Amino acid sequence: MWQNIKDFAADFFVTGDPLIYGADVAIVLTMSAIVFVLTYFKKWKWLWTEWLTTVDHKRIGIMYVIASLLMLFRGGMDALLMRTQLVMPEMEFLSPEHYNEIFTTHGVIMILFMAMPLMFGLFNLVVPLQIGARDVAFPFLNSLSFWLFFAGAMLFNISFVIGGSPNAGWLAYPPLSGTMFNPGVGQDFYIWGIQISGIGSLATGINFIVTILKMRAPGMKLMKMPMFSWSVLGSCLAIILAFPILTVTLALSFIDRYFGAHFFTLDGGGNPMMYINLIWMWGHPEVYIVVLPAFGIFSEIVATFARKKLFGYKSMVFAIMAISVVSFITWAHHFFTMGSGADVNAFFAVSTMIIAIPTGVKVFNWIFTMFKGKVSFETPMLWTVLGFIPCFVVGGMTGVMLSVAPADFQFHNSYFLIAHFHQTLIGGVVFGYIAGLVYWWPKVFGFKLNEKLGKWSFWFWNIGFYVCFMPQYVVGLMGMTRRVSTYSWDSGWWGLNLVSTIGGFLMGAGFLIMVWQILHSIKFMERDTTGDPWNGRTLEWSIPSPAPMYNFARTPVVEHLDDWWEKKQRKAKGEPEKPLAPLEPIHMPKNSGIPIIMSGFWFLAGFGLVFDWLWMAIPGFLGVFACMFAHSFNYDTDYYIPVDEIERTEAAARGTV
Ligand code: HEM
Ligand SMILES: [Cu+2]
Repeated sequence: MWQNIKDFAADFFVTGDPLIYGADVAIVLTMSAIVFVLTYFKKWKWLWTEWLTTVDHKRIGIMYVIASLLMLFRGGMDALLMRTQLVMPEMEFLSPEHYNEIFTTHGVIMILFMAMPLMFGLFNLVVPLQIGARDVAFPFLNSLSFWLFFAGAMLFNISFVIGGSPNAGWLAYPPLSGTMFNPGVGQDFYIWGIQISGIGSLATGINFIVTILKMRAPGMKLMKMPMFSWSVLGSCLAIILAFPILTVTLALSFIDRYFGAHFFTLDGGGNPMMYINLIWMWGHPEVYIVVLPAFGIFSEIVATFARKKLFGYKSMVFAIMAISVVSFITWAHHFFTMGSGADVNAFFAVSTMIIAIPTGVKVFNWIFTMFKGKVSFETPMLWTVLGFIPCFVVGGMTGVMLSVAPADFQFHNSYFLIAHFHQTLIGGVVFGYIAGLVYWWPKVFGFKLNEKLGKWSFWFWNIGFYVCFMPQYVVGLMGMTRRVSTYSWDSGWWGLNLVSTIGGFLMGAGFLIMVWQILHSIKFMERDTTGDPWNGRTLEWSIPSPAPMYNFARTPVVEHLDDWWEKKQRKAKGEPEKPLAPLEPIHMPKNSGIPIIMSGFWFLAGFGLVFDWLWMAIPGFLGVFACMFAHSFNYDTDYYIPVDEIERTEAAARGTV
């Protein structure tokens, strides 16, 4: 009996590596600390009613941001472990097997569990406020999306202490990801972790499309909509087209692994190229899904801090939509070297290069917006103008180099590629979201982030970025391929790798300063009583910060693009303000525990399937259905906020009591 338990535990838990034991201890300690604090301060009920069951888009947004910053930490630790292994030739810090697991989890976590949720967090924090809505179109679904993401992320993350991590790269190409070469549970964690959170992402895409199309304030024609909301629309349209492909691809690879089908293996009549096409039909648009909203953020920030209308608004809208469409016909540039033939390669090379046109248009628009503006350089603007624009322009140019099919035979799977995509993902996505976070922070929490620490963090991130990734272009051209865990002394790659690792740690320092900045600001920064600390242009700045639960006491009526700015201008000229409409009771959705419970059941079902434990998976799925059932017969889903309560809240928020 005792022996059986020991055998089981030795299989079940990942053993034999001091790093992992360290992680085990850290996890247990953190969990106990959280439980202790919540119990000691009697916060369980508060946590449940105010946060875990909330359907308020602003709170869901905050939870997304917190979760994604934790994931940035995890993915960043992975990155630094890899860079430590590569710091000099013949290092024996990580074994090759462990290195494989780490680049796989790093890639998956950064894209799916860091970039996506940070993006959804910003959607939630900003879009309803920006279009003058009370919430998203489907608040319950919104909460469900968050909890599905969370369940998926947790399922994926525990793989490194329970069962073993996936190791076939972030896109899990077969046959390496099939049972023949990957018999353990790692790939199953990959499949179910991504599948569960992917369902949530698809639902978010639908939710925000409907929100943007149906819930805009009266008068806000599509062409009067702020740029960030446009970019969200473009990104969500791509989500609803791309994510079903991912769902199906993962389902097919699950069937391959679980039932021994052969969709993706040659020996049963299937074909791995089928998988590679499918995964990139999702994977390529995916990188545009995460970068488009960053373009929206930069547009808002540049206009605000240049105190000018965005130059070329219409061309900006057109560029965003063009990018989201064209991104669907470029996927094969990821396998130019896999024998598609010259015509196919030429088509995908040209379609890829075409994306440079709308992207170039946008860069010029941002620059022209600043031209003759009253530009000031607070941190959001620093991230945009000094961080993002130069970085993304260089990343875009190396992208065009990669899109030249014959040249790609040289660049393919080398460190040149690693440098290129980190340049666009860090320069575009991470810098963009940080800019957005700093910009909208006062709206969400009611105080600005400390500027001085923000600047320190900015410089560490930025200098660290160039120190880390510029040498990689060179070492790539010298022949260093991606996914190698070590190299020899006579390769001549040492110096560049050493520099690159130093850069990685500088970025790590930038992250820590950012965390410090947040903690410091929570404690010391003055409250913003204006609701409009940056002198903003769009509707979200017209309400108090943090926004009251119902967002707008009265539904705003929109006349112009940048309506709030125009209103301020008119007021400054002394034009009389329009009389306010009387307040009316506000219709609100009620909190619900079903999303979190249902996601818990999804987690059980996923975990059961990973270990092939039907006794766990079947009840898990039954639980999911029971939750759906319970929700469909729940008619008690909404309530009204009475007028006197709105009056009290508004008076308190504007400091007039
Ligand atoms: C501190 C910053 C970062 C550093 C130092 C870093 C470092 C690395 C390293 C060393 C690799 C493995 C290269 C190889 O051996 O093939 C890698 C791969 C990768 N990284 Fe990062 N990274 C960082 C941030 C990011 C971010 C922000 C993203 C995405 C938003 C990202 C996405 C990826 C992806 C998709 C891969 C490919 C994984 C694979 O080959 O399957 N990284 N990164
Ligand atoms: Cu691509």
